[in-house]
Amino acid sequence: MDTEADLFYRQIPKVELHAHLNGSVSFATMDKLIARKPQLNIESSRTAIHSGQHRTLSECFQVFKVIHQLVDSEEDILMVAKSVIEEFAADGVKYLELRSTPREETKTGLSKRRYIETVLEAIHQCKQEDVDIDVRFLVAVDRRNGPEVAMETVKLAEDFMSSSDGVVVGLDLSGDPTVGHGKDLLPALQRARNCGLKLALHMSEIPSQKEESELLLDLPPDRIGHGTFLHPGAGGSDSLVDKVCKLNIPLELCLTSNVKGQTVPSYDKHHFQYWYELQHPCVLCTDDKGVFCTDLSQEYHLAASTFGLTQDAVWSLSQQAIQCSFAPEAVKQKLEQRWAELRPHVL
Ligand code: 6MZ
Repeated sequence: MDTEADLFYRQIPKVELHAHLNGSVSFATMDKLIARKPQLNIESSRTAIHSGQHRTLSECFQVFKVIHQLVDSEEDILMVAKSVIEEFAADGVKYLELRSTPREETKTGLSKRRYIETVLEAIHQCKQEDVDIDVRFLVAVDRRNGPEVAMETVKLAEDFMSSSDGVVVGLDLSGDPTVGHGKDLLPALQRARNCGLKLALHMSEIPSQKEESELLLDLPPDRIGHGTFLHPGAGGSDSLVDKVCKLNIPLELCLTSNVKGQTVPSYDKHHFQYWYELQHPCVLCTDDKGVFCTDLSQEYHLAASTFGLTQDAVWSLSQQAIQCSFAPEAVKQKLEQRWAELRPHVL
């Protein structure tokens, strides 16, 4: 990639809406974690998928298991969350919605409540240290853990929504899409929606989720993660696309993640093109910048070079992402103002 163009993508302000905390850990932080836990004997090659490497989606989920072994205490979570936030800020991200699955670790005495408190503490510390980024948090439900845990997680998220000064804004549904069925999670998701949590749901990440996507769209979600197999060309349907379009539900699209995880055969076949041509709101995101060895500037650059987007079009993409965020109106207005101030003269 040529450096001058690269600079443009780095310099423009960006919004990141789909980033899993433990998937976003950089090499530098991973090295520190590995050094802290030599007894685990984990090599850094097991925690990331490097350029040119591909893994099946289920192999990607094995990588998260390794990372979870390395991040299992309050101290680890604080370090990981702070460095992830600082790295996004260094990449020009001005507004970040981070998501993570609260975990309980008996070995270190970590509870799910403490897990969330620690992430919020990291966000707070970054703010105190004037890191130039507004960070919000989505509590994640891992579909593998079933309906009871999902409901427990929603209740926890509800508590934090009212006590976190607006930092906890929503709920994510993620985890291995081959495990479990969304229909069992509907009561929990419905409850989250009714109490005012915004819903960012992974949907149609694999082909067999058509029926599940129909059900989830009836909630409806406020944003869709991936949506790789929603459209007819990928085995989805016109009725799914119609619903998404009528409800104007933004899509969070993660090019490198989908190509490396092999749910999309190559960058030029990415469903970004389909939705972008429909002029549907699409937000470029990283998903797991650590695991997939990318960052948001690189994702913008890849989208531009693959689909022939002008710098103007890229700018519009970054600006439109503001309205797709779960930030309160006043914050969106401030971000719009910032974008106006930071708009490069060349555009
Ligand atoms: C679905 C994913 C994912 O929550 O421990 N996660 N879920 N599809 C994906 N596509 C590649 N990437 C990450 O971060 C790691 C967790 O995020 C979800 C999985 O549940 C994974 O265990 P946290 O911070």
